[in-house]
Amino acid sequence: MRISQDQIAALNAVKLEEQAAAYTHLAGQLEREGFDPGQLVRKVREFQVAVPSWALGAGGTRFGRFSQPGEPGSLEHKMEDVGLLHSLSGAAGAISLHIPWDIPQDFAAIRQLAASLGLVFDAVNSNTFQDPKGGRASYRYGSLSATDAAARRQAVEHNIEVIRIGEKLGSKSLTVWLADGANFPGQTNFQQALAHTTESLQEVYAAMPEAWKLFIEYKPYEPNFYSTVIPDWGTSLMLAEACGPRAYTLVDLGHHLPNTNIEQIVATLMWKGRLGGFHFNDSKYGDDDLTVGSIKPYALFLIFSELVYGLMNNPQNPVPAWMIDASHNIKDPLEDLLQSLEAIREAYAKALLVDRRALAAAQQAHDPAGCQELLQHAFRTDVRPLLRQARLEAGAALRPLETYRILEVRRELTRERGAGSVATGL
Ligand code: PSV
Ligand code: MN
Repeated sequence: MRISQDQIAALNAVKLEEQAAAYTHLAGQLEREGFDPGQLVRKVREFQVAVPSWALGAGGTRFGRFSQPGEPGSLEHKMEDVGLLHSLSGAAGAISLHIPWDIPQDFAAIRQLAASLGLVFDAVNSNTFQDPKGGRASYRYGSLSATDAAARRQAVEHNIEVIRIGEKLGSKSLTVWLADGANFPGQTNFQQALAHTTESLQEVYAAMPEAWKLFIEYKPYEPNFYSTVIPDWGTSLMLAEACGPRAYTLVDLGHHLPNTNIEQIVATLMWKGRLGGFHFNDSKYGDDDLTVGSIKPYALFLIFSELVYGLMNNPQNPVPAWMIDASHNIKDPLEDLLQSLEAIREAYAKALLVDRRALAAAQQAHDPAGCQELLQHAFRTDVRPLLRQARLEAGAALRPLETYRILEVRRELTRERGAGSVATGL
């Protein structure tokens, strides 16, 4: 299924007057505050987020899985889904593949399909947390960090194979997340595991083409519950530095212990020029993978405030690769992803509204109340008319979720694919 520009334009037409009034009002306010509304709209419009191929079906939990009707049963279907998200939101111009869940068969055809949907291939993701079919070694006790040299070799070779697949797609980066770790004290030798991981990652890094980046993701627990080999940003940064200048830390919002100050981590990494990738989601307790902005929107804003500061002040840091890393159990994944895309752009737009000069002055004057006022003024600004304007100018839907429902997209997908179609991968 594809949604045509005409279908979107027809539904937008009904709301144009309302949008013009709301945007004019907001633009006037922003101009009085010294901003250029047209420039803000452009920045929001340019902010593109990759959708991972594993987020388009129901993820389930270890207790069960409740499929959605019309789930994408092939890579082509998944790309079609991201194409729908992009048509509606204008914000999802990239897809991120997990190997081996989504190995393309015909690369030329897949690239052509992506181009026809306006999509590019973002980072490719390796998977050494599941044993490969017919593999020589097992990852049961670790992959890149394993004591078993055969498991390490297999994991390194898998990562290199993922790079080769990514090259054929036009990807420019590899994301490595390790499930390696221990469930019990004394089970592993921490130092040996780190030494093995360093060597393995160096080998993977050396196999990357010149223009590629390596993103190293960290996570404090799960699936191992006592320790993980790369538990935090410090370890990830250390490994990145051991690999070389094109290795970076990847921050996944769900990969922190409760109440961790993620915005400070972002600031530190950008200052060091090592924040390479970002996985958006939200959580109440752990790696809950909930809709972005559904639980802690102010925390998301504070994180974006540091991201925007870094984008403005840290030329040593490349623009991070933005991706949603969520899992869907109850909601329609496409509806959930539309909500996440909206929440990301909303937090970004609000962060653009922080009066940086006034904030620096208030910081200098040791005026914490003033600092809070400045941040919260930006956070409390309703930027939705600005987001809608960005979509309108991009030919996307003024109201993506409403449009999705009016067009009965899920019903149409179910009709095309069948109610029993189940997503591959997670
Ligand atoms: C692990 O929890 C993770 O965040 C990694 O990014 C994986 O690639 C993804 O989720 C899917 O398992
Ligand atoms: Mn992740």
